[in-house]
Amino acid sequence: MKNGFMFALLAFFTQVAVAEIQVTEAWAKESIPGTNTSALFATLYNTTRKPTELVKVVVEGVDKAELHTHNEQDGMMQMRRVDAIDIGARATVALAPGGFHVMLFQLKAPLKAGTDLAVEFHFSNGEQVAAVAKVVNPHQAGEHQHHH
Ligand SMILES: [Cu+2]
Repeated sequence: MKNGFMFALLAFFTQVAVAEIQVTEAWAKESIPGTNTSALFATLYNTTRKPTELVKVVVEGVDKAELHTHNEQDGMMQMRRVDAIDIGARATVALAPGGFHVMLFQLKAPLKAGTDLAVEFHFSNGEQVAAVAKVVNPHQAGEHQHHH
């Protein structure tokens, strides 16, 4: 059943041909043991001359995904839910730790580093873009970047 469902998802996703919004470098954090939340990031590039907005993200195996931003309040970094994330004409917006991100709630199973997640980004211009997010352990990824 699971494989059949996955295949149907992939078949559906590959029908999306030339995307006006390009989604690259999609990744999600490995979930912390004992939690059922995580966060997902990506780089979004609007190739068109019209501004658009990211309005919704659908993630395989996740019941609820919210768009969040971080802002500083009384010297503390806090997360806040936003309805949409603006992407200007020919602009690139990076969802990254400490800034915009997609918060994942009610994971059906923990996210494990090294696995892939099927993700669909929905934009206010009606476009839906499929992407594959790599699940990464941020601590391990950080260690690889250290060159002493
Ligand atoms: Cu958040």
